[in-house]
Amino acid sequence: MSRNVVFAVAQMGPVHLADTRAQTVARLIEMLREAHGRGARWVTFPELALTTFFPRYIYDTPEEYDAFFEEGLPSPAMVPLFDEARKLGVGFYLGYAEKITEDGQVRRFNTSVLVAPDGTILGKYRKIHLPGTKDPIGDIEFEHLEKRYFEVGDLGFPTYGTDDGRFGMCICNDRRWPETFRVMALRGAEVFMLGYNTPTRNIHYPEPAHLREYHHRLSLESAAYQNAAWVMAAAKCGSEDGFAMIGGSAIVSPTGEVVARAASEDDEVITFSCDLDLGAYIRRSVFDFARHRRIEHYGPITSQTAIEVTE
Ligand code: ING
Repeated sequence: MSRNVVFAVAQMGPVHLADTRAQTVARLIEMLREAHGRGARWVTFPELALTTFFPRYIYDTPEEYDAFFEEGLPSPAMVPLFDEARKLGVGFYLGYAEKITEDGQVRRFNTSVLVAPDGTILGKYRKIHLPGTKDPIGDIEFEHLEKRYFEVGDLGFPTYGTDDGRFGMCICNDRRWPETFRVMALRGAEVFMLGYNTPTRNIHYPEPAHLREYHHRLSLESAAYQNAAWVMAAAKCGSEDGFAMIGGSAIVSPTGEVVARAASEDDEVITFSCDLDLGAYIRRSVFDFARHRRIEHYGPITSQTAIEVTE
């Protein structure tokens, strides 16, 4: 049996500090329309899709960095995108910087939202694996200060039932941690949606430039195969005010194969007609979790954070 659904990944080129929310949302709407024109029912947009990747800069006060955050869902800037998506009947994943006041306390997260084709907000995900540092490391070019501006996500790794199947979300660095996808697969996810902003140079350890793209692709392909799920990965990329980020947006099959890939570092829509039953044979055989997993031996995965050598 096949359950074919057309998915789109909407890669964004650079968003510069001087770009307005309205200009950026207009780009998202244009790609939404192109995806719809190609028959897509779902579109995955990047991480922090409404602004430049501001954690590369050093800010000391909320007055300085709150300009990058959205309040309310949809926030005022998001409304035109939500309206157009509902009008066209297209669901989407959108990454954004979330500011919310809960119990009188202001909280800030690197967040993604999943919206159904009828405009229903199915749920949010708040980034759990925050890379980089809280304080500047003094790199001559840029920083990676997500731990400075965002709290660790507090929503876990939920999955969402939709008319087309069960989806899970994560964000950027989450894709490098296999636990991310295994938890969502154990909760029935058939499709993983994620956005990313990945600098071409790693400021934390020197490595050849080609490894940025390789590790990105390796993370997606292994996640897809080892969890028998489709992966939708949307980059925001290119040179944002001179700071380069990798492209490589892709749609990956449950077999681990890249079936569609962006060719540019600009706004680019890729689509594929995904058979959501394709992963079923893998989940009934090599990755039949019920038959093959041995959780009695996996204790350290949740009882330890760091490496511990006891013998
Ligand atoms: N970006 C990068 C990513 O995980 C990074 C951060 C780069 C971590 C290189 C480790 C090595 O793709 C975000 N936004 O997480």
